[in-house]
Amino acid sequence: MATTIFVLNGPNLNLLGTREPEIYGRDTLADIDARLAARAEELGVAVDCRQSNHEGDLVDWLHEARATGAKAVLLNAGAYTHTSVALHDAIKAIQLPVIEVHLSNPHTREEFRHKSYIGMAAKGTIAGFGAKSYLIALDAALIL
Ligand code: CA2
Repeated sequence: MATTIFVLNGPNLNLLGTREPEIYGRDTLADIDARLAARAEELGVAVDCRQSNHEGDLVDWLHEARATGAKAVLLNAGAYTHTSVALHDAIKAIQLPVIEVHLSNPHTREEFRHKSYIGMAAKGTIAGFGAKSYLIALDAALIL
């Protein structure tokens, strides 16, 4: 069975490429997913890319990653990064490497973005490289 990496995106990331390009870039989430799929193919692995605006979907998908034997999860939880104890607990519960991903660098932005419930449970964080953050995180997942 192919090695699978789950790529989970949280609220509003479906709007990527349509607003605030100065912060988040001009790529759409579909562009990012396509680039990840191409890189994964080169590396001989599979990516399963999903997005939801609902916190519970992200919790369920973290559980599913564990249940289906995924190797790792790349997680951009969007604004839930800064609020979600439920996602923090799910990351701890699944005992899989979860790599926190951000397009922007939250530490250079508003104070309320400086705290990450995801980062406190994740294996590591890649932030601030725009769409490339996801590709760097995919490479990182495969050296684990
Ligand atoms: O930099 C990131 O990847 C973030 O996770 C993006 C979140 C933000 O709340 C985090 O602090 C950092 C916001 C995602 C919203 O995406 C939009 C895309 C296009 C237009 C408006 C919002």
